[in-house]
Amino acid sequence: MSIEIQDVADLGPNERVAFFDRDAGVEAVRGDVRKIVERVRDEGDVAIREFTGEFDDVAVGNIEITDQCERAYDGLEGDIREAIEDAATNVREFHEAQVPEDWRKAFSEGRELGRRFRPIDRAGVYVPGGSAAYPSSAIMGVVPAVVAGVDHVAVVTPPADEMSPVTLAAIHAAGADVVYSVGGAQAIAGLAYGTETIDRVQKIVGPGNRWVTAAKAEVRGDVEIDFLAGPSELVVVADETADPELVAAELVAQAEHDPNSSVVAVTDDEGMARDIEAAIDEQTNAREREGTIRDALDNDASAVLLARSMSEAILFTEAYAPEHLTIIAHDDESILERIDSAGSVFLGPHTPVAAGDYASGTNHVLPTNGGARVTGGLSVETFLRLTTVQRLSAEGLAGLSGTITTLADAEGLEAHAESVRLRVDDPNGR
Ligand code: HSO
Ligand code: ZN
Repeated sequence: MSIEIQDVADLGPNERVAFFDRDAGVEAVRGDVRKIVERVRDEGDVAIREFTGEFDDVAVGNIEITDQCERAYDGLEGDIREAIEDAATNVREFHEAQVPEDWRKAFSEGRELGRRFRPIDRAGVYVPGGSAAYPSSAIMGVVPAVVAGVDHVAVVTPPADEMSPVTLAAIHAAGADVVYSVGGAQAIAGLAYGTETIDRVQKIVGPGNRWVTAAKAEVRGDVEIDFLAGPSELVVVADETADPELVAAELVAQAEHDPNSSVVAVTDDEGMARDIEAAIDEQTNAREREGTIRDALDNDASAVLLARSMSEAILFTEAYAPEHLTIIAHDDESILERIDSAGSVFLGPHTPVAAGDYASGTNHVLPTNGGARVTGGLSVETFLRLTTVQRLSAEGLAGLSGTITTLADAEGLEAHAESVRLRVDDPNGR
């Protein structure tokens, strides 16, 4: 038995915790990760090399591999080069459309206020390697930083005796300035504190395994991070009009990422639930990564759920706050209206999550473990600072002076009040 049909109404407290309070093993490694982070902070490259030898099981050569990425790109076959360029172009276009314009506006006579947007100077992007070497994640992490105008975009990616040439090439194509072959918690610590070889950055983004995710949680505070991005998650909301084969294909696809991935289908139609379950089983048998898929389906946060109504399905989904949400139902737009917490939404039967994973243009670095309750995925804004600007005229300040001086006096900050009175009471109209 790999995935079971459960009634939403029957979920007990423990089951609800498993669905709504997902953790994907990050907390369990926090203690070990803290030690790694501290040693890299205190010892720099020596610690990086030691941990790389220990965890990645490779002979440690050069940490910086920027040139190697360029050579990998030059050596790419035509097909894969075209796919990388096509995906990068679509991701670039969507992110260029996000670049906000600076603005100023008079809110009342003589009171002009505005915002300006400037990129941070130095960003670090984690690009997963190993069994999950994702060229697509290189594009998703690097392109928004480049589009935002970040001056120095550094990438870290785990070393291997044979690193994925496609991943290295994608890092180059996406526009990274410098690339280091270091992975895991040691890579995050290197970016956060700097070493002899690795330049310290101001913000670290990107998905990773639980060591990487725990390390991001650990360094948060000393450096900015995007959010915690763990194994893939998907909720599919389906009504009786959905094709169960498509629903199953979506679940099976995201389940193949990681044994800790979680996938849910929720429907108000009992026959649909049964058909989805059967299709999942059949499709899983035919997949190369059957073992990983079955583990993910066995997860406590994975299920085919039967709701008493679409409203109940919607409430469940909102509480789950999935990384990805697919809606295949005749009134998909009105269902979407009722859901606020989801990282990225896929509407209709022709919109597989894989489209967003690779090529439609949206970002696939998204908050997991309920992070969608408070934040969205990677975007141009992730790499921007927001500054406010204001200019008051003499009249504008005169209109505010009573409010300012009254509040300043109430706070006992006389010099604040004086800085206003000096201007307003000035007979020379300064
Ligand atoms: N679904 C993953 C991203 C990915 N899929 C990369 C395929 N390659 C997390 O959004
Ligand atoms: Zn995926």
